Amino acid sequence: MLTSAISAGEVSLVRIPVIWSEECLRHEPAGEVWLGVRDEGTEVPARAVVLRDALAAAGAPVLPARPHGDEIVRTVHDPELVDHLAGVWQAWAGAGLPAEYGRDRVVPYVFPTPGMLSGLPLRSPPAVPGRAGLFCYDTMTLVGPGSWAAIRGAADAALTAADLVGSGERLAYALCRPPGHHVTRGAYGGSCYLNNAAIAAQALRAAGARRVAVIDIDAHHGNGTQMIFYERPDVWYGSLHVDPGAGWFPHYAGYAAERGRGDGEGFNRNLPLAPGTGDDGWLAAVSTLCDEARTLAPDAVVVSLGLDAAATDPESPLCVTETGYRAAGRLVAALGPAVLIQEGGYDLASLGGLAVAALSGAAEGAGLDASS
Ligand code: SP5
Ligand code: ZN
Repeated sequence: MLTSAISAGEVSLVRIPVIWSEECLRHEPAGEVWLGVRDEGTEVPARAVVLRDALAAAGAPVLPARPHGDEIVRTVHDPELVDHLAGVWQAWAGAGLPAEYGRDRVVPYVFPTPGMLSGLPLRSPPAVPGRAGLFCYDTMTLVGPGSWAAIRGAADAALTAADLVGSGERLAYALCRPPGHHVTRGAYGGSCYLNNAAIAAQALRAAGARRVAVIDIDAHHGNGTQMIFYERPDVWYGSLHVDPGAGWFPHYAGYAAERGRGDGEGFNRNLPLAPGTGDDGWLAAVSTLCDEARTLAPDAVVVSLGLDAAATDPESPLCVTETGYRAAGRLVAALGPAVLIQEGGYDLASLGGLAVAALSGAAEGAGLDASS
């Protein structure tokens, strides 16, 4: 029997639909301001091209994202955040910031922290440089002229993949760019703008799944997804990630003590890992999350598939190999019908191989037969 596994003398086939939005290439953050200095940045358009081409070469059908209405997006997120993202570039350019001051991307410079406000009401300041800090919590997540088209295209890719799984497809992969798991209900950051995984989970709920499990294997904690579902028992969130307490983004969330709140108490699980963790420790954590998710008997699964836990990745200190990603794909896809959402992963030289490994493993875990 031919399977999607690579075996000697056989062509590897990844028979999982890859949902692609051409718009994703229009987001050109042109760097990130890290510790006060603008660096080149690693969340670049070429990531998406590398992923698409590697999966297509492995035999995956590439299907266009279909445009969707805003309903699910505006359920997951504050409509104010969505409106802000849709219009902030125009407002920034209209204020003359690129032309007169050379500020070619939207970057906030004042943040209304609880300490600053000291109890004052939170306003929406009329000046766009001030307003930028109301919706964005870091300086690394730049907005340019094509960003909104890409952001919305990524959400459409997630929604299209959720449609497929909601109507009986065993697996679908949304090649989302920009990524999404750092976005909360009302604030963006971490190179993310709308939470594609949360949007997929909400769409699966709307399509009739009673319980959804989100498993986040990106190297970083998906603080946005966690907080969107923090008080909900219908969407369980589990993540393994480099320990934020060891000095890693997002610093303020991702600790083991965060277990959910109110009705969502017990429906959130974090497994922080020490920097340097390799396949064995990482897969043990994936396996623990899958065991816990299985006890909920989820009707559908969303996988936040970050490839940045790889040893080759410049953004994380985890040391996972292609073999590890293939095994993780097997474990998560065995849980049930699953929407795979692309998150991080920044080493252009290894990204394609990692994606093919993860999706090949997922096809195996789902029992998909690549022959015929
Ligand atoms: C989706 C996702 O993976 N977001 C990652 C956000 C974390 N970015 C942290 C960037 C820190 C600065 N990067 C400097 C790299 C030096 N090697
Ligand atoms: Zn990441």
